[in-house]
Amino acid sequence: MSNLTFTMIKPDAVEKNYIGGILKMINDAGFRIHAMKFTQLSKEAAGKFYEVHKERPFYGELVDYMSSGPIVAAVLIKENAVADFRTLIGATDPTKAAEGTIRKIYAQSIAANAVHGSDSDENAGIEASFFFSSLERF
Ligand code: IDP
Ligand code: MG
Repeated sequence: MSNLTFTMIKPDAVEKNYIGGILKMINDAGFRIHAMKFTQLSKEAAGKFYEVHKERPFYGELVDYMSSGPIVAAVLIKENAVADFRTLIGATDPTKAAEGTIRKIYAQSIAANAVHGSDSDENAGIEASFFFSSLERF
């Protein structure tokens, strides 16, 4: 499982027409697309996806935001995928993200930060299965 990660292009980046630019950065960094869909989360689904953050003060804001518009969900394959993708996207807060990272280039704020990236191999597997059946993975 260590070669797989899960990402979303979040509503702010979709709204600003950054899908193409972000996918180009992902492909140029050596990730292969294993599964992908353009969809919108209901509040219920966003709440379930981010359940691990339920006790954090921004949980309600996060669920409202992530269900506010369409997203691109994708599973990506590369050696060392989880860690390498976190490096590619940069810090959660774009003002602290390194130069040349996806969040530095495309994010608006700590909440509307353009992309999601899994934080562990275990969560990558859980998150991929949340969005995709085995028939949707290639
Ligand atoms: P990550 O996306 O870099 O892994 P997490 O700490 O897992 O960051 O937080 C999940 C998401 O919750 C972030 O990507 C961001 O959209 C939102 N978030 C994190 N911290 C804050 C905050 O302090 N205020 C508002 N939203 C936040
Ligand atoms: Mg996280």
